[in-house]
This record gives sequence, C-alpha cells and structure tokens, in this order.
Amino acid sequence: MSISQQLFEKAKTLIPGGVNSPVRAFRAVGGNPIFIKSAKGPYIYDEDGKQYIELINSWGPMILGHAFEPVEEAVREAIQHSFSFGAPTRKEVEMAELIVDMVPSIEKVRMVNSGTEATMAAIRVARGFTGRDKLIKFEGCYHGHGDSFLIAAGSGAVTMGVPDSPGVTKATAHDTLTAPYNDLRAVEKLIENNHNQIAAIILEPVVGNMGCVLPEPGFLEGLRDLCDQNDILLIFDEVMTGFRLAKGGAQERFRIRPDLTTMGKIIGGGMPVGAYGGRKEIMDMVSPAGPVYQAGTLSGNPIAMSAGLAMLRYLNEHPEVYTRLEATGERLTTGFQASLQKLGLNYTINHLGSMYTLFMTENPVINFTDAKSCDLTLFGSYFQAMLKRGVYLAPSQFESLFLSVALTDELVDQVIQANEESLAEVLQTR
Ligand code: KE4
Repeated sequence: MSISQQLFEKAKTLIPGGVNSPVRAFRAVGGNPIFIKSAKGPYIYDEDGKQYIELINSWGPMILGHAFEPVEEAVREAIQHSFSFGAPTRKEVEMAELIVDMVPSIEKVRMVNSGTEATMAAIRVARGFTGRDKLIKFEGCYHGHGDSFLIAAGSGAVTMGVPDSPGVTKATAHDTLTAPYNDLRAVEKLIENNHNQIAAIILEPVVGNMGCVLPEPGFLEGLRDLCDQNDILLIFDEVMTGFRLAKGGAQERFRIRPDLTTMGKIIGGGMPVGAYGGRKEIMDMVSPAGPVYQAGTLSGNPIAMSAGLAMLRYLNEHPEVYTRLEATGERLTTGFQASLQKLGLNYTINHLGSMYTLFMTENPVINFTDAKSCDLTLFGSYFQAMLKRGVYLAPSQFESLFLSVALTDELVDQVIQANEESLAEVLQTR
C-alpha cells in the first residue's frame, strides 16, 4: 500500500471523507487521492516521491508557480514579528490601496479569510443596501458553501451530486432564484416575476465551476443593463478570474463595471484570504461604517497579507506575466485540438487565457445542461491516465484548470503528448 493510501485510510477515520474539501477526495474520478508532500515551480510531489506537472495550482492561487521566491521571502520576514494581532496593521492599508489600484470598480474593500466569506458578505451588503431579499445566481456557478449559494451549485457540489444541499432551509432557498448561464431572457423573466424584490445578480464572469464556460457575446453587457434598469446590484464573483484573466480580472478584460466584486485565491498568494469590494456608497454600509455586520478574527492577518501583497505587487509590476499566460494557454489548447483531430475526436475545449477545460462531450458547452452531458466515466479514465503519466488535473469534469507562468513550452508539449496518449488509451478501453 502506498503512503498516500495509508494516510487516506487513517484520514477517513478522522475527517469526513478523509479530506478537508470534498472535491479533493477523487470521488468523481475513482481511486484514492494522492497526498501532496511538497511543490516547487510547475511540479508537485506526493508522499511516495512521485512528481507531477501541476495544472490545478491549488485551484488558482499559484499563478506564479509553487514556492515563488518573492512570496516565500515576504512570509519568512513576516513570521519573525508574531503571526496575528487582531488589530489594524500597515499591511492591510497597503493591500487595500493596491486592490483599489488594480481593480478600478473597487473604491473600498474589506478583507476576509475565504471566497465563501467574501460572497456571503457581498450578498448581505447588497440586501442591506437595496432593502431587497432575493438574489439571482446561475445554474452551475459556485460561489462557496454559503447557504444562499448551494442552489444548483457547481464545483464540488455537482461533483458530489448535491447541487441543492440538505441543510439549506426552504426559506433560504426561496430567496435564491436561478437561471441558465448565458440566458438573458430567463433573467428578464425572473426580474419581471419578482418586481422590486431582487437585491443582486451574482455570477462568475467566466465560469470555472462547471468546467470553463465563457460568457456569450452580449451576456455580461445585457446583465449590466438589466441591473441598471431595475436598481439591482451586479456582483462579479472573481474568486477564480480575479488577477488571473487580467491584472484587473475578467471585468478589465470584458470592460464591464460590476457594483461589487468578490475575490480570493490569488489575492492571498496561497494563504487563506478573501475580499469583497465595490462602490464606496455600497461598502460604507459595512460595519462599523454602516449597519451591515461582518467580522473576522483573522481578517487581514499579517502573514497572509504579506503573501498576498508580494503576489499582487509582482503581478502589478510584471505585465509580461499575462502575456506569458496567454501564450501558454494558446499553445496548450492548440496542441490539444491537434491531438483531438488526429484521433478523430470532436470533444469540446473551452479556453480563455490560462483557464481551460477539455469536456468529454461533442456538444458546445455554454451552460450547466451542456456541461452535464459529458461522459463522466470517460473523464475519470482520462484523469487516471493523465495522472499515470505524471500530469495532475482537477479530479472532476466540472472544474477549470489553471496554468501558471512556471509552465515552460517544453512542459506544455509534455502535457500535450500525455493528453494524446491518454485519450488514445481510454478510447481503446471504452
Ligand atoms: P473558498 O471558500 O473555497 O475560498 O472560495 C469559494 C469560491 C467562491 N467563488 C468561486 C468562483 C470559487 O471558484 C470558489 C472556490 N473554488 C473551488 C474550486 N472550484 C475551490 C476548491 C474546493 O472547493 O476545494
């Protein structure tokens, strides 16, 4: 039995499902999860010493590759001065200033400890600001595990088959309205049928949590217009896309100005950090400036701020990172498409910048229904075949992959080769 297997057997006696986040359990792809011991640059290493080329990058944060020296150095310096004060610090001011500079729609920002906290707080503020109760989310989008969002949720929720989780009350679910992604008409109908009751529309401006799904032309603009016409707040959940699809996130790339933005992942440089921010008049509703309560013992933690500041400063000062990520994403998806053609396959690849998903379906994938048409058994076999070849993918069809600048062209070509071999292998056994 491998060390990972031994650890997993013990973990299952102590931790629900043996993991601290469901999608890590490999339930959707079979087999046992590998336990990671360390990582450096484009590689991760498991407890049995096997090396993998890393295409998840901790679900987004490690955009500069693992153990990036400027971030590591910042943390080494910070830990000499104790880990936490529970009092305001200089670094929180510097972090807020940098975020406001990098994301123009954000005039004020509040730090929290996860993407889930950020989205929970953002919807509470939207309800407090508008005096309305309902929100619209999109099927297949995932905004963390807050009760209001576990309705038709993507990511681990759909991977585990609980997009509408037990434990969420009917009253809570009543206030969450859902529409298919990319379906403006459905949103218009919800607004008509819930006149003056909707506080906010929240969405992933580029979806990662049903696999990578892009907004159709006009979709984001249409949502902006509907929100303006009906005094509804537009919330961009940029926990995945923030600081990844551009320095200013998807909103910079698509030139849409949301009223509120939620952030996570990259913002912490690998440490537990989330944030929400937006227009000053909205954010001044947040306690102690205003009546909407939200708090956190470790919010703005000095070690986490040090890591996040080092990462965001590097991204802010090195625009060539985004040029490199575009080129890497282009090289990889072009190679994948060539392999699909060579094998006579017509599977769908959705890709934007350093996010991509190979869907095991020949349908276009523009919403959750399309994504759920994938052959999940085939995906599981493909995942295992890639893992065997030393390539570490997200263990679910309903996840985007995240490239880092540590991925050289040579490594991209290795991934392309592994992909072609893995597809050929699984198709033989199908
Ligand atoms: P966290 O609470 O996991 O930091 O963030 C929740 C969240 C909010 N919004 C978006 C768009 C997200 O993608 C996430 C979290 N993403 C998942 C990956 N699909 C985290 C991985 C996991 O659940 O273990």
